[in-house]
Amino acid sequence: MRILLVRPPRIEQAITLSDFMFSEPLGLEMIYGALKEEHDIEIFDMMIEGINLSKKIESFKPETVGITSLCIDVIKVIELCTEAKKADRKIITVVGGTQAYLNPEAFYHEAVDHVFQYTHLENLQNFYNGLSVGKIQKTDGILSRIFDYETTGVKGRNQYLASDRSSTAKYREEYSYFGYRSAAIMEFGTGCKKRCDFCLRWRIEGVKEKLIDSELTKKDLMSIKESTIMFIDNDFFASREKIEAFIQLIKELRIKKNYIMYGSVEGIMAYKEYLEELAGLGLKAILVGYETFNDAEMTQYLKNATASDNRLAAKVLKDSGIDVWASFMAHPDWSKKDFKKLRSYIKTLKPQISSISPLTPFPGLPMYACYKDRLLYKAEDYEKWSFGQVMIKPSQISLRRYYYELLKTNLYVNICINNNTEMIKNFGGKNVFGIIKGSIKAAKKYFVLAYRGN
Ligand code: B12
Repeated sequence: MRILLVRPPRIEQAITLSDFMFSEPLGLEMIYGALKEEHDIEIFDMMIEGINLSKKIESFKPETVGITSLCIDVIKVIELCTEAKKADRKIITVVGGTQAYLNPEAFYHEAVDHVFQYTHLENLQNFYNGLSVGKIQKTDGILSRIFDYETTGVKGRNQYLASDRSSTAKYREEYSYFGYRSAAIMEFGTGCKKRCDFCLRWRIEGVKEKLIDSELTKKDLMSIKESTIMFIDNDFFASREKIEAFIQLIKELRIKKNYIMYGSVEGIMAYKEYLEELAGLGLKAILVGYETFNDAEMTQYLKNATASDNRLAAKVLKDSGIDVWASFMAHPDWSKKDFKKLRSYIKTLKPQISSISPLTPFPGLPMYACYKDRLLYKAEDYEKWSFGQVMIKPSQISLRRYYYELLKTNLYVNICINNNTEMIKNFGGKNVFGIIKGSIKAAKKYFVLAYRGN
């Protein structure tokens, strides 16, 4: 069967960090890996491609088009399914990805034939093998229009499968993480037991922390040609066993690369004795969610750390020579003074890069119910849920002022506080220029929103 796998293009209206973080469509590479023996399959990455889907369909002539999705992509994905059907009405459309897992109902539409709420090797291969002989039956994890999107009732989660990175060979140079270009992504262990109140990731992967099969990880690590690997684990510092397993594996395979990870303050402080060794093995930067200067908010978010723990973590990371790419969340009840406090706080932490996003109570999270009455947009306004737009009505200042404070804080902490010469030394002028260009793009969108907001 001829299968075209599509990553939708970035949508213009969303505030995204696409110019800093732009990685491969790992999920599609896994689907490719699982189906390539039996089917004719290709990945079409519309975040890079210049041509539209109809043109691609004309040349590749797929029998089925499978599209991956994130929250902000819903409308685009439905448009693409409609376009595929228009190009050839026999084409069978399939949607999968994060948003299909979190909110499959978003894709119940006449142009969408099947929604993969979750994917594992068995349902994937059975489905496509059945489809190629015209046999479709109700399958675990798959919601099909012909069955009125009814489930079999069996719950499940996405399986981390072996990816085939050669499937994106022609795009790979473009994939990067901040200044590290080109960069691959992979996962070392799934799940997160922390359950922070604002975070979707434990909802996606579950609260049980598990290492991915070591043979799969070894093969994957050996196959990656890029000089940088970003580990997308929710918290790489989840346990001593995990860190030790990683150190041992990298030493055993003698892989010399740059590594980037997500790490919690709690984990970094608990396992700080490994930081120097990790830095020696190539760990360049950790994405740390410092979130706020305010301990009451840290408690509200169920972060198992305080504002002063953040300071301690910043110090040990600095001493180990590991860069910090910090993220913060602006609380909807902040006043001008609170934004100022955040700026001063960031000055003491001195991360290399900071991003400040408005608190986003994503539909389905417990926090959504708490803020439901203050939401500026509906759950179905998919394009707004980009984690960049203000979703909760601010209580202390006007929406316009709030956007202005967000913009000011993001620019101030990155331009005035952070050490840009250090960035140029690490990433090279061209990459830093790209980052600056991206910041200006995001800033422009904030300007428009600040202008409109009242
Ligand atoms: C890597 C990553 C990215 C990459 C690439 C993502 C991609 N798929 O193209 C980049 C950097 C581009 C990115 C961008 C954004 N991201 Co992002 N990203 C991630 C991250 C770290 C990992 C995702 C991943 O690769 N998982 C592993 C793969 C294997 O899982 P998967 O894609 O779900 O695939 C599995 C199944 O779903 C299935 N599958 C996937 N697609 C398909 C298709 C078909 C046809 C089938 C059958 C099956 C199938 O196959 C896989 C096997 O199990 C997650 C956080 C996390 N750890 O989950 C956030 C995350 C997914 N991102 C998120 C967000 C918000 C964004 C942005 C909006 C952020 C922003 N404001 O800039 C942008 C939006 C991009 C855009 N459309 O413009 C949110 C998603 C929220 C949501 N409800 O969708 C997450 C969860 C982070 C968070 N805030 O909590 N992201």
